Amino acid sequence: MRLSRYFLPLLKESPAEASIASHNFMLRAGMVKQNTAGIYTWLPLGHKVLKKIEQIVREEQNRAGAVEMLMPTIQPAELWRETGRYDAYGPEMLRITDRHEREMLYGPTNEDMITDVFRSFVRSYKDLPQMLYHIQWKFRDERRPRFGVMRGREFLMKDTYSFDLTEDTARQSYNKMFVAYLNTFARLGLKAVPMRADTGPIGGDLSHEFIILAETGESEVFCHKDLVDMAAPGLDVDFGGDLQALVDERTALYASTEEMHDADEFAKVPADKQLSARGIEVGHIFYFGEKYSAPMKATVMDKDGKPVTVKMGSYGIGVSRLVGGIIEAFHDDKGIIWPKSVTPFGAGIINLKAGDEDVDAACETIYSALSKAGVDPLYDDKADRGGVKFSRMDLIGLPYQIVVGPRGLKTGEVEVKDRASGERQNLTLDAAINFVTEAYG
Ligand code: 5CA
Repeated sequence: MRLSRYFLPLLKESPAEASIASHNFMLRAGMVKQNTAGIYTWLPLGHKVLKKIEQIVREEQNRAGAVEMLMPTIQPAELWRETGRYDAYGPEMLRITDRHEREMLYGPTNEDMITDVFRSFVRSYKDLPQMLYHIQWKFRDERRPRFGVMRGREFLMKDTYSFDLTEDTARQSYNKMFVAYLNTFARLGLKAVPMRADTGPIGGDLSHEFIILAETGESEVFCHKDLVDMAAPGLDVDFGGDLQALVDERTALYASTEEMHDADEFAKVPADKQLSARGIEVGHIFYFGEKYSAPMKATVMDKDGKPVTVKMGSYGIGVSRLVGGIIEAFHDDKGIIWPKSVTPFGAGIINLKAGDEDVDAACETIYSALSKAGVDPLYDDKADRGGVKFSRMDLIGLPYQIVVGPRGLKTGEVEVKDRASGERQNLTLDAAINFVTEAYG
């Protein structure tokens, strides 16, 4: 992409409403625009990152055996009346009336609707287990939408729902999502710690929140330090096998959100391993058995022809929240520092003298080579001064910058800067192209 043809509306000043780094940088880097409280337009740069995160989440869901579908954003109130949640949910639910005076709502989550889909089609134990997911916008009329996309009112969530015949196999479905989440967050460059959590309006008796540590996080958390650096299970995990040991390895160590915190248990963690910190909840998984399937009569016939109420769990990831969460984890005072897996463009090319024949030609060579190699470069071909270009590129945070100027070109060289470390090296055009291409290899 050539910057001169892109839509990248940068802000010069820090907006007053942004109290944390991610919100500030997302507005300044032209990633989002607020339309009204907690509701955002995803501008091209932000949209690209959102879609990259969504794709990684999708790939890891598929790997774990979940099957993608898509449910609507607008739901009929009847379904929520069946489970008693229409009244229980309170003012967070956006309620809508259609032209026929039918009560509708903009879905804050989908347990009730997926249970209806399930009971419409599945009749036999032979069709279990099932694990279905979608990636869809949700609406929650949060009392205090804040921190930009981190606590929005409209937000993008991946939500998976599992259906099992027994509690035992339901536990295995829970474990699959537990492990898939560890791998998903690791691919996003994040260290997410699973912590015992309260179940809130979703309900149930077993639940973990996946938390990334950040000073600006909304949740207070307590955990054993070793959990923070524990490596993810890895993409070669056998999701058909028993995952209990992988889960136990983590749940054996103390980790809890404030709501479930037990100070006496935490005191048993060796003092030098006790970590009390703040964190951002990027995922939340629940096992709630028959909470929805019993009132909605979602049953299957077992092998003796007797009806059995299915056991369910639900598993959410805050896809749009992750954009902010990743920036909280990766930035400096100049701007964002994207992990390679979600960066909106693979590298930036800075033309220090647009209009100069040699500089333009060198930039074009690099631009076309990196494009062909699938690196997806952003070429700053605009006529601005060097200083403006450097700070713009630092702000939007692409992992590599290739700086092309007349002085370097005299000896056939360009400068490659690593955004994270700040390290610079002078390389020939070919070497620069190879270096960046291989970094994504
Ligand atoms: N139905 C269940 C799981 S599918 C559910 O709704 N769980 S949740 O309420 O915990 O939400 C799942 C994830 O969505 C959270 O972990 C969080 O990352 C994200 N999320 C929740 N509320 C918001 C919000 N207001 N803004 C942005 N992300 C949110």
